[in-house]
Amino acid sequence: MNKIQVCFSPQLFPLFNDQKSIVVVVDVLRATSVICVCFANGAKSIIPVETLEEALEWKAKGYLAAGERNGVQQKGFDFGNSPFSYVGNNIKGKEIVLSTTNGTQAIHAAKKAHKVVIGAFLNISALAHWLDNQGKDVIILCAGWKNKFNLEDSLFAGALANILISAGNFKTDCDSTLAAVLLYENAAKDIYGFLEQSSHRKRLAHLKLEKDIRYCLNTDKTDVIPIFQLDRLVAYGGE
Ligand code: 3SL
Repeated sequence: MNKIQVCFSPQLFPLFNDQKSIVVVVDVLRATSVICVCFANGAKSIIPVETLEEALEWKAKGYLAAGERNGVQQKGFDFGNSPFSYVGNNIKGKEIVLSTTNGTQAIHAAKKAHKVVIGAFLNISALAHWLDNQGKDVIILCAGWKNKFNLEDSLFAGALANILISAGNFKTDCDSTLAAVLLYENAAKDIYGFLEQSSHRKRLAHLKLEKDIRYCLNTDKTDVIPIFQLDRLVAYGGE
């Protein structure tokens, strides 16, 4: 029986990391959803970086660059952080450098873990199936908002934990996992509605990005499992 834990903030991650668990990084709104969309649209790799300056250095070397802070695309970048930026744009075979407020920071917080993969509602079933076959403990790392708890990543954590525990190969002794599952069970019928009062839904709504929120809450739009290797994410290919 493998163990599953939920970490609600990147700042808490050192308390969870054991160098042998698989870490699932989640930033439902919107970074990890966008990463799934990029791979679903044929991107070759995504290089997550912590600072906008670093991202622009990669851009100067010829990479496509996406830069977002506080929900807004930053000056000098090809893309912001909307899933719709990548649909209809030809990113097939392209390498994209990405820097976002929380998602890419969380990936960096986790990068020395045994294995780091990307989760979102968009790939949840494929990811759950893959995790179920790995025979490893799992930590779900919620990107949150500037190291604070957020609702949408916690709901995803509860949804994924729920699938894995129900399938029978995982158990938990972690109160944050129990809390995330209870939260998800309360929200499952209408996640969009449940998030109505949440800070990031309000923040994105203020930026007229309701469409992005709705898109990112879709389940199972892709089977891709982005996995971190060396300094970049690539689409999992049959390990
Ligand atoms: O925090 C992040 O990494 C972003 O996903 C935030 S936003 O949805 O682009 O505002």
